[in-house]
Amino acid sequence: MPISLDCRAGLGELPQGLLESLRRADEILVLTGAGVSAESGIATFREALTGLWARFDPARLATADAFIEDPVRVWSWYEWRRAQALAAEPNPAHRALAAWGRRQQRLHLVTQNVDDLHERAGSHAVIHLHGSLHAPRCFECARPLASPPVPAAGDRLVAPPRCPACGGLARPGVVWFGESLPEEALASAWALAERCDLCLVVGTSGLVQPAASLPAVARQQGATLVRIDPQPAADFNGDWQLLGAAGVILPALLERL
Ligand code: BV8
Ligand code: ZN
Repeated sequence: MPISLDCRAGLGELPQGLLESLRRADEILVLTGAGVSAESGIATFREALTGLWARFDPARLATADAFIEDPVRVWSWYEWRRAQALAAEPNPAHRALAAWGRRQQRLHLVTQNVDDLHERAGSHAVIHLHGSLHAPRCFECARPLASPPVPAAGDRLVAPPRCPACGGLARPGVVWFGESLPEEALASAWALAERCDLCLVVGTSGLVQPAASLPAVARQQGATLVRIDPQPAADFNGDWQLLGAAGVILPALLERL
């Protein structure tokens, strides 16, 4: 039965069992979602629709069909999100994970996020399960393309650039719903879930498959499962649920280690 700790007012006294698991961990898998970038001002996936985008459903916009139907609308949405990511700074959660990775060699960071804030905070070898805002490619021939020099900010509608080789439209380098995840990224993440002894899940609603299955794979083979999120997850069957912001909890946790 998971033990939930209310850490909204800070970390307070931590149970010895939790501290022991964190200190003793030999191989750590950290899975992050949009919540780890929330304190950098990047809207989480559920909130990523304000202004012009408010009337669209992200699950509908984040699809190849939506792009085919209206490439300008979909490309513009991602350019707006890319502008947000470029204007954002890594927050204490990103920095704590990068510092932890420097102290604990076998800490592996797997993210569902498409921003590059983990890398900008100093984390290395970050596994991106859902691609990146910073790696556009040709929708037709898949050739990697350069991002436009200045992303369209706000609600401006801009047309995607054309591929110099085949004239196809540029698409964002993210994994859309209905698209397969990058094979190597998923295989590496799965292998880590199968051998880690601690799995830390930070800032994800855990709704999207197959990424959302990784913590269960870790749990199945005996890893300690710790979740960090201001919202409790009713179906969480891990060991510890720390309720609070990642930018508050992670630096405080690292201090205790
Ligand atoms: C695939 C990139 C098939 C694009 C994204 C099995 C069952 C049911 C459905 C499926 C299934 N298998 C596949 C599916 C379909 C689908 C799916 O899972 N649908 C869901 C909605 C049911 N999956 C797919 O389509 C995947 N592809 O399986 O292909 C296939 C198989 C063979 C051959 C061909 C095809 C592809 C999924 C990838 C979609 N792309 N992102 C983009 O960004 O636009 S998903 C996107 O949403 C994110 O990347 C993320 O993964 C996901 C959820 O977002 P979160 O990161 O969790 O963010 P969210 O807002 O939801 O939650 C934020 C959390 O943070 C909250 O809990 C909040 O409380 C917390 N928080 C807030 N502030 C803080 C905080 N936490 C800490 N600190 C804070 N300060
Ligand atoms: Zn092309």
